[in-house]
Amino acid sequence: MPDKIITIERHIVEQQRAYPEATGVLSSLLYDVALAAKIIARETTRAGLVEILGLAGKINVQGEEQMKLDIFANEMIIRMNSYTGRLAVMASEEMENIITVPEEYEAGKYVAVFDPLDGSSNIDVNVSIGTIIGIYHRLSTKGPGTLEDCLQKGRQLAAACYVIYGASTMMVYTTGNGVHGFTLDCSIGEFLLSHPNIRVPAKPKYYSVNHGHEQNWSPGVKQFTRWLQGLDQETARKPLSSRYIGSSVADFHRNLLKGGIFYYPADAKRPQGKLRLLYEAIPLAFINEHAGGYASDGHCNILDIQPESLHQRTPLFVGNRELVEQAEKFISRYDK
Ligand code: P6P
Repeated sequence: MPDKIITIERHIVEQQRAYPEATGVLSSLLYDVALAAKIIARETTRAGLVEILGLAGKINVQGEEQMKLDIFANEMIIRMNSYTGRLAVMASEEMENIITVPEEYEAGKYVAVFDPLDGSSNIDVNVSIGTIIGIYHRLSTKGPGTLEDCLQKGRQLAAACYVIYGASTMMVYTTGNGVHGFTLDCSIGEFLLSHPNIRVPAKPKYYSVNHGHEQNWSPGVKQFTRWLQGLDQETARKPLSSRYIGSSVADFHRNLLKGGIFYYPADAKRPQGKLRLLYEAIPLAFINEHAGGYASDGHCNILDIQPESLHQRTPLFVGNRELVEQAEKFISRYDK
């Protein structure tokens, strides 16, 4: 007998039952995210056709100028959440400053920080890309949300999710009660539960890093990478396979399901690393930790870092706890 068919909407409602005090606002917010994801998925699958179909630079059916996909994704998430009364404020990778809810609409009790379409430079080579979203409770008590509402530690997250637009479109989310994956069935327009209770496998398979930056790495990161490759003289370990896509959601997603580590370390050219703390590293770290993994900046838990500005960068090591803690040990030992 096949497994039960559970849509993401039904799953979100069932998850809500675990929180008797829940009012349903977070559930509705997650449903809105799923809806935005379906619309973004539709556009990403057509992206390769923009030139062929002459869509670029034309007026589309909504009477809007055809726009770059990441701008489209950003607009979609903002429009989907501006008037619902669920959010007080948003912060986006695409926008310099916070996005407060228009005055004519009620400001809600949640905050959304997001990267609307990470890795969008990979679209024209048909590589998987992703949306990353973190959802916090607002700290301010009334009126439009504030910058401080957005700059919260990852440990304060109420929920986090990502969408990966690849061979299939998947949405993975957690409200702190397990990590659950849903695959979009385009024929019925529904995200169906395909990966319940995701756990990072105990036995890691892959490591993911861009070796093109190796010459700029610190001695600790170089030594850690040799350890992963089974080349460390002191601790002969079975080498992991190298897999690197260059799209953080895709690299993260593979290691979440198969076990391993994705890291984008600081280096001589990028002393703070490349990835953004607030809307890339923190939501992925939250999901990863609730799946049994660990995420660090090389020294401490990503979820314990106090964000100081919206677009600040951070080094990121995320995946199996054993591997991430080993990275911290090599950095501590060799990068005095
Ligand atoms: P590099 C994509 O541009 C991105 O922001 C992340 O999705 C990805 O992990 C990283 O940059 C790849 O950077 O330097 O390896 O090309």
